Amino acid sequence: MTTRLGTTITKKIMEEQRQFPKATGDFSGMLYELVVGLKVIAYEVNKAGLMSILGQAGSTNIQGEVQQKLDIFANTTLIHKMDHTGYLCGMASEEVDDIIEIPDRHPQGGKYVLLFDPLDGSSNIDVNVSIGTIFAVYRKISDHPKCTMEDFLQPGTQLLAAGYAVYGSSTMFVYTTGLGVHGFTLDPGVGEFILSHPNMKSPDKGGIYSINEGNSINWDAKTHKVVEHFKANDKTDGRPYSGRYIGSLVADFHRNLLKGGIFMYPPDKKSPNGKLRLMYEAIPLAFIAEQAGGMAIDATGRRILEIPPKELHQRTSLYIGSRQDVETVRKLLG
Ligand code: AHM
Ligand code: MG
Repeated sequence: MTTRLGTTITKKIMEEQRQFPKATGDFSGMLYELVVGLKVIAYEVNKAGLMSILGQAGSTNIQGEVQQKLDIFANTTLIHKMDHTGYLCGMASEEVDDIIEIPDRHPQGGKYVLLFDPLDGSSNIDVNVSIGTIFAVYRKISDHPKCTMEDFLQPGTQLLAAGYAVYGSSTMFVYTTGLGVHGFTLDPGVGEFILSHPNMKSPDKGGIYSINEGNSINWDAKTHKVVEHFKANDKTDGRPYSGRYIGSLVADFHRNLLKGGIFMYPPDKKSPNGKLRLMYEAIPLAFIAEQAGGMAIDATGRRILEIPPKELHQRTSLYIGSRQDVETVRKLLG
């Protein structure tokens, strides 16, 4: 009997590498390792409900191991998966205040830096609702043998790759190296990501708006105007739009990428600079959105990829999704 597995992630990464004749394979090697880390996280996320029967985080499980909270588990999994590969000169994570250096006992001189939000959608972790991992990769630019902050604080226009995993009814992996966006679904039987969504394209205009309307008391007049626009009745323009908000950026973004629509996290009185993080949430998803034909801007109308980063954990407002919808918001925000 023959089995048709389809295109594996390994094959796709290899195909993309061949487009760069001078490639050493380091970049591909780094992506392979990262994908393995994401599979480990997916496995653990899928067991999470069962774990809560066996014991809560912080308690001791039946093997006598102290259980970690899932976001901490995801963070340490990625760090330990990636720190000995020799491909990276450093990492940055939402869970860690400073740059994560490669320990001296591991190979040094890696050419790349990796930034990630190890488990995005923290409010959904305990309730079995989709969460995900977001990552961004830059080339090291400093001369220093170890990485420096300069290597991390690069604008999104310098990205080499970005992607995410979404742990939903299936686990999906979506990434781009600037050659289009490709989506893979994890086949749990063989433990491999299979190409299920080649060359993903964002619908040019959508029918969904995603925003936390519970924050509306803290919005300014422009944000109210934007949301009222999407809720207004105009059959010729496909309005009113449907409201959809999971509360996991990665899952909300993924749904809107497939179906068309806009995700918004505006600045408000509680978070005057927005809530989401520029370096490992907004920038990687903006790169994917643009690669899929969509757009991403902040509340001043700036392209997310052109914002000069000032600090690792910088926050930003974010309007991301279908091109026409983001363009409409840009005009409404004036
Ligand atoms: P997290 O990285 O701690 O999970 O926070 C980011 C999350 C996003 O996934 C999501 O879009 C947003 O916070 C939801 O925020 P809110 O609960 O304010 O609507
Ligand atoms: Mg997050």
